Amino acid sequence: MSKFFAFLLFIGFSCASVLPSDFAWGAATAAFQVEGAWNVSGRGPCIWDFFQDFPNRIYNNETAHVADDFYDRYPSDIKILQQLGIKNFRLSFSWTRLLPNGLVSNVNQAGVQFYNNLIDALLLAGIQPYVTLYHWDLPQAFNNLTAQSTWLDPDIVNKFNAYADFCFKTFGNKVKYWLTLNEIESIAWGGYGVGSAAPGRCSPSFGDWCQQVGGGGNSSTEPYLVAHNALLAHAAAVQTYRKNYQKTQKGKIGMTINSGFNLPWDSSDEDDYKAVQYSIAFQYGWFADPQVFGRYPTEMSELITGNRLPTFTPEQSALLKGSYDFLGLNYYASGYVHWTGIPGDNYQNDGRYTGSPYNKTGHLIGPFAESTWLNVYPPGLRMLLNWIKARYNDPDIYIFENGVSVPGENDMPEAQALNDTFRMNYIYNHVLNMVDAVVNDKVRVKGYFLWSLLDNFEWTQGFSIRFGITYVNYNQNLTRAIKNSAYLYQSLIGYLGTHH
Ligand code: LGS
Repeated sequence: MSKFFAFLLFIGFSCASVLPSDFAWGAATAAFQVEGAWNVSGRGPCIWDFFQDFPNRIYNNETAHVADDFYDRYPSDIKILQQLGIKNFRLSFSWTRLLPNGLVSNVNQAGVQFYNNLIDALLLAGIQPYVTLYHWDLPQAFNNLTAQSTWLDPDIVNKFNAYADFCFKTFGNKVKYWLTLNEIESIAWGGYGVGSAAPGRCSPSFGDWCQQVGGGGNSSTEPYLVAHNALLAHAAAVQTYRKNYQKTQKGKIGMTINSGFNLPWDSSDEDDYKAVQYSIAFQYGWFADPQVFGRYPTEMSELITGNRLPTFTPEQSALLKGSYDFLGLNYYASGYVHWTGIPGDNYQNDGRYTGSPYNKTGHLIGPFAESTWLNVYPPGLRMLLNWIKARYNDPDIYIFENGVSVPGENDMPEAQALNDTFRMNYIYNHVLNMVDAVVNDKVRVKGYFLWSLLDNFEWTQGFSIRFGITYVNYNQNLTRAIKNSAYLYQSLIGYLGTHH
């Protein structure tokens, strides 16, 4: 080959950017899991403050009263982001730090000040804030009315919309990326199906505690009602943003949806391929189909018996349709699914499939993380991105969470935990699969956020499960130490994010 061609190749490789030039590399957090400062400066109680106080709801009866004390330590945590070259940061607003009883008639100025300070510090450091309006910390004031006044109450749509409007008005000149809701499935099924999350409602057969903690529940119907109201709340907030703010503030808005990808349990059984399709429609499709098509997935309306799956009125459907500037994805794990064909009576079995980390021949899909539900399967990310591209006509996609808990990490001495090769492998292989999806499959992925910047309060697992690329020492004044996975991420950003 002539030198000339070699030169051209060199230019081609060194100048072509692998990822879009505006690609966002980030790290994610959520208010309740990191902030602490639960009862200072006027913050009102949320449903997780209440829920975590019930005995044996949380590992070791731990609480997030202090958590990572991000409330006071955000300036040094921002320095970690800067040091690692992470230029995008996903945080959530605590609804009750801004509006202690949840209503806009009662604004907590100290809360407004806190988020203004945080956002200003991020911007000054050259870091773009991505703000989730709701990451599971509903005002306890609503729950105090009746347990049905939470996401089960159709009026939650107006309350959330007013809160969202307040946030756009107050912070929208600085915040350019909004996420309405984090993982509606987790809210609906965790909070109202199995009852493992606040407000802790479920049918008696799912656990006695629900009658005590959540004041009852019905796992067959409530998750679908809750998801329905949450979708309508999302649509209302997006409409408010578009009508009153987007033109002047020039930001973008969407939500983020958790989903794995699945493989057939028996690869020679056609029904198990059907189970694959249905299982993803039941997870990602439950929330993306309404945004894109204005209705629930046909897979769901086909299988869910009775009239348990609500329907949208023509007005609601019109409002939902197109209510996104991007689709968000939280991806962690995948599994095998097997078609049972047996009609179910709740979200767990309505899809008529069962899931397992093992296939028919006993093959494990991928290593277990510390979290029991998390089997590492990086190709699933690429497959899911392609599924989303195909089903939703090539949307812009952000991966808003991807991360892992390392087996045994919480029992290791700090020095050993910092050498988190398991997490390094996880990140490296997921990023490569994402890059393949972008470069080879032309999926429009616009950003990738690691869960999480910090070890933090992992809901029912308390502090026993660590997802951070930064170690937080809970026995020693919450000191931070950067893990090797963070340095790997730094070099991946440097290498893949370089544009000429
Ligand atoms: O910390 C949460 C991370 C960790 O794992 C974050 O707040 C959430 O947005 C997100 O849900 N996260 C997460 N997700 C996987 C949840 C799977 C739960 C499966 C439970 C089966 C019993």
